[in-house]
Amino acid sequence: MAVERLPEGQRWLDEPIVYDIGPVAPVDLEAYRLRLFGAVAHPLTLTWQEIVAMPCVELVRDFHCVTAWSVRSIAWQGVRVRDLIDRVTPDPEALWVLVRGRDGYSTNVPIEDFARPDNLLAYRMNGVPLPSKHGHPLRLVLPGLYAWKSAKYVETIEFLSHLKRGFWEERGYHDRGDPWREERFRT
Ligand SMILES: Nc1nc2c(c(=O)[nH]1)N[C@H]1C(S)=C(S)[C@@H](COP(=O)(O)O)O[C@H]1N2
Ligand SMILES: [Mo]
Repeated sequence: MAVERLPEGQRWLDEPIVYDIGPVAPVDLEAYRLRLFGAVAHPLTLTWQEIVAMPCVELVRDFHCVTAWSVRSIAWQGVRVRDLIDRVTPDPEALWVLVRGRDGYSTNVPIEDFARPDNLLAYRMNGVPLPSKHGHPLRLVLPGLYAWKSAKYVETIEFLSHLKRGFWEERGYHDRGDPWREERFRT
């Protein structure tokens, strides 16, 4: 039996639609920092040079937006989220992460979904440096969750013992957002 590739309620598009909550300032890579902090043993601040010096992996995955479109086989390259989690060592009480972008966007993810082996912080997409509109210089790619969890323009990752909701979650979107369970909105 073939495994269904398209989650319930989705249709295929050829290209991802760009969604932004507002204007995004350009970024100077010399000044760029990625900060991981909160409920962790070892808070971490990384420069751009330090990020690209980490092991780089490629992942080809479908991308599912909650507004009912999906795109097949996007090739992402970047740093494994797991490698960063290993470096900070979350406290046992850390149950959530809140990821923020420089556009003011944020999204919350349960830590067990954030720690899935497939997750990347990507800086290349389909063979080219991550285009500005897709989150330059660094975006989250969580292929197991709806695309609103894949925050673009990422600057901070906060580990939390309690739930702090992100932009869409404050407006009623699901705290996990698994497309295979159609977790679109909180019920
Ligand atoms: N920083 C930031 N990340 C974001 C968004 C946003 O507005 N700002 N939109 C989200 C939504 S709703 C979707 S569907 C995807 C779309 O990714 P794309 O703009 O690269 O196609 O980005 C997600 N990440
Ligand atoms: Mo979306």
